[in-house]
Amino acid sequence: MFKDSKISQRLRKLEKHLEQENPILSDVVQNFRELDSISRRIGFFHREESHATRTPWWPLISVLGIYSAGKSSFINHLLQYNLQAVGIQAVDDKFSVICYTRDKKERVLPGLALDADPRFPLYKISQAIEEVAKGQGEHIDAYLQLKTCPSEKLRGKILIDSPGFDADDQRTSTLRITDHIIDLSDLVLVFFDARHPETGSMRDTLQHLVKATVNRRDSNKFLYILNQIDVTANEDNLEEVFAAWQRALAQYGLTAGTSYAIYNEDAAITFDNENVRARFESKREADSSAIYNRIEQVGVERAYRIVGMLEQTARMMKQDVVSRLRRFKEDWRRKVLWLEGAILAALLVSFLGLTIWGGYWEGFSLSLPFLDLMTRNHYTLYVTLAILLAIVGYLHIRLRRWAAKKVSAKLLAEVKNTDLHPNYQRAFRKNSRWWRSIFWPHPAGWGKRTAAGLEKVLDDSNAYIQRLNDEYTNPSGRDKIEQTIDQQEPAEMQRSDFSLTGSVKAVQDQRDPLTSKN
Ligand SMILES: Nc1nc2c(ncn2[C@@H]2O[C@H](COP(=O)(O)OP(=O)(O)OP(=O)(O)O)[C@@H](O)[C@H]2O)c(=O)[nH]1
Ligand SMILES: [Mg+2]
Repeated sequence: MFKDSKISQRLRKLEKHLEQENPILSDVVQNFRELDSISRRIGFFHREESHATRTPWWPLISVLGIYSAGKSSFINHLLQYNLQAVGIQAVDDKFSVICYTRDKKERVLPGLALDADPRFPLYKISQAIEEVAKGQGEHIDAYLQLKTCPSEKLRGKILIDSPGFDADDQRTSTLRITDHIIDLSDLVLVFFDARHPETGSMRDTLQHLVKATVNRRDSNKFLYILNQIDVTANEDNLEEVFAAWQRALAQYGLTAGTSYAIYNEDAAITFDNENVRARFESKREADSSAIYNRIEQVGVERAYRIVGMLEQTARMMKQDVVSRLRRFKEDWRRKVLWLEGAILAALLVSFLGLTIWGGYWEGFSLSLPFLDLMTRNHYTLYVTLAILLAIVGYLHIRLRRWAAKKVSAKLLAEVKNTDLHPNYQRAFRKNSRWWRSIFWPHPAGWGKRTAAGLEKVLDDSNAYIQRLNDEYTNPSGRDKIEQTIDQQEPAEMQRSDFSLTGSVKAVQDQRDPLTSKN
């Protein structure tokens, strides 16, 4: 019987899980399968590759920031579960990826579990580490662990707790993982510590986590949090400390946006003055609930993000992959024809030259002694033709191969900045196999059916956006949200190139008081 590939087993698992969590996303898996099969047909993917594994499926919230800022305490409080060790000294030296489990108790699994499973973020992170720090890829367990936790607050999300950002001996691998996590996350909480809001210990955090992030297109997903503000209660100088922190952020380019000041009530100092306590509490409550709102919102953002990824992938296949293959095929054909034309012309000219020089022409008739020999009977004629054909065929194949090599190198140079160059190489190789005609204008495996398949995925992704809009913009705050979207983007909703971010933002602006905050 036909053996099910590993990847299809994985996708089936993913689909099953998503069925319970968000049926729309479970349908999206089917579209990713269609894209995979198109990619395989044109030789862009091998059997075990899938676009779905290039997409982080879970809403991912990461908590980064300087050491001992209270990251782990925040997570414990959020989960209402005593999961992460906390302490005055730097406690965490690994990234913990925290997932929900139905089991009654938590479990810690080695980093390898994450590296090898495409259902988790950080799938194949060891390769990324290996690229920046030779030999470290195998020590993945030293950097990562997977924790499962039965807290209901965690259902349908993944959290990442990180080791403190203490840049002195920050290893390249840790920075690489941090960057990777930032890329994957739907929400990034960057923690600072009110005990030293602007000292040197912060410089590297600012450098890496603020400066590098303010100009990103998804800079909206970063929340900058000044934690432990309770320590300013005794001197009652929160405003000063907050202002100093804001100035430090501004120095690195963060001038407006989402920054908060909170403290952890479980770990806070005791407030001597009742008035001060009330003020601090109300600040904490306002800012914490704003942060919690964003955390709740993350599942919605993720759903839009994944449909966005689907659309983007289909467009990439159509606009980048297929058209690039077509362009380079054309280039290859031109090269082969030019070369063969030039060789043929050179042969003709030398043949003419030699025969004229040898005196074999009488007027316009040529009499070559060996020609008579070859055409003496059928047998010699056929043998001669067969030999000639074999030589021409062999030369043609060698030439095509040589030209394909040149063109392929050019193609690879063009895509060297993407991680898809092995895929392009594979696809071009499929196109330049010896039996494929150089005159066929389309990439191998590409035809009406594949083109229609891609269009279908694009249509489906638009339909998903509408289904997501129906689901997320109706049930809560129905009138207000619908009204705003109607007012802001009446035509946009119908357009085929419907702007995803626009719609998410419209929803978010309504549901989330933060985006209006400065
Ligand atoms: N006063 C006060 N102390 C806090 C607060 N949050 C955390 N702490 C304390 O700060 C210390 C560090 O907290 P952690 O949660 O371990 O900090 P972390 O950022 O996870 O630290 P590393 O993982 O080591 O980088 C602990 O002793 C906590 O009890 C807070 O809001 N106020
Ligand atoms: Mg910690």
